[in-house]
Amino acid sequence: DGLIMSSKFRGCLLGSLLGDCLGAPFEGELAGTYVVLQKFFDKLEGPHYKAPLMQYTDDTAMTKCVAESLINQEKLDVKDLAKRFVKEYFNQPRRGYGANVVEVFAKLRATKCEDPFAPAKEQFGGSGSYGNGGAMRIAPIPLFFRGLDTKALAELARQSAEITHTNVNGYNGAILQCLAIQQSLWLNPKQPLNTGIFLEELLKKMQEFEKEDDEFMTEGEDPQPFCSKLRWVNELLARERSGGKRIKEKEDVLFRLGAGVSALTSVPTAIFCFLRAQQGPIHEINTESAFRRTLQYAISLGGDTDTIASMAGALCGAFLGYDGVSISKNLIKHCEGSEEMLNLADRLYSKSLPS
Ligand code: 8NA
Ligand code: MG
Ligand code: MG
Ligand code: MG
Repeated sequence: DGLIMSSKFRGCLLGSLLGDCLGAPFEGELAGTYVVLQKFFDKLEGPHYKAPLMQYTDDTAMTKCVAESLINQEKLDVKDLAKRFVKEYFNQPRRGYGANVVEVFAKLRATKCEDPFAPAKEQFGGSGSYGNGGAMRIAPIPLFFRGLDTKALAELARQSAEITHTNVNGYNGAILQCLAIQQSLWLNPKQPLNTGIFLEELLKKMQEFEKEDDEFMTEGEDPQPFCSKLRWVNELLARERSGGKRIKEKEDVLFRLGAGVSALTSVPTAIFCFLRAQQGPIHEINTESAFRRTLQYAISLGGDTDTIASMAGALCGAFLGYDGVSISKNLIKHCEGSEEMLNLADRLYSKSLPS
């Protein structure tokens, strides 16, 4: 059991890294053709291809900060985490950070992180960021705290997100990705994943965090936007299972779920990509590996490709584990920092509470 869990730590963090590195060159593009991506992945997987390293971006830079903070503090210490974000950003600012989150880093630095939550609250005229930055870096939290109950784990996810993302959709996106990873960790990778049950359980949990809170709600606004998205994820997967219209699948996913930089248009999309790739082969994605299929599909949606592929990869790796993911060693070798990420996964596992 310990062997499987340590393998799942590795799979999750490596999945997150690979999605980021491989998705980054396509960030901001329109939904791509499968053909271009098939060639891109084939080339990287091939034995003799000497490409430059694929660089990781802000997603991985911040995920590493979360892992290192947990390893050193052996708990969630938001002040320590904020300091690590700031140090990392000012050491390597050119990692493709979101346009507004960098203001938070500057204010945190100027105030020496005295109140680690204060600068983020001032963002966007006080409404806070609803970007996916809180969700994209969450993976080490559900790994380290895998044995906590839903409520306690979600509270930690929210705190870690609120250093930069205080909008309800910003931190709820982090909570959703966190709970989805925890669920994936506890599943047996040797049994086929029942995507309907997976979503039903996730939806039940999310409903607790999207309880009607109509204080700030304008008329006609959806009080449970993530739950509504999860219902669409389920509907789109059910359509596919029943042999529904394949040609339009990607268009439907983009229309119903989106592929943007907000948490609401990217976290449910990542969950969809993970589950869709488990459900079976995908039109024009030619690979034996469910892991590669997950990333290739996520990237083909365009938009925030690195972040959606990173989140989908984390979920897939948490489910299958490093030993099960059948990621080609060549693909891993082409991604910056893969050795370091595996090392972080092992240290995080050894410091984490037994469950
Ligand atoms: P963020 O907090 O700066 O948010 C990202 C963007 O979301 C902002 O720049 C705004 O455009 C928008 N936004 C968020 N909250 C609000 C609001 N309340 N009102 C209006 N607009 C809002 O940074 P983040 O850490 O959330 O961003 C993470 C993303 O940025 C990741 O995708 C990461 O890879 C990076 N990134 C993405 C792209 C892209 O084109 N997809 C490009 C460069 C960097
Ligand atoms: Mg990025
Ligand atoms: Mg250390
Ligand atoms: Mg991105």
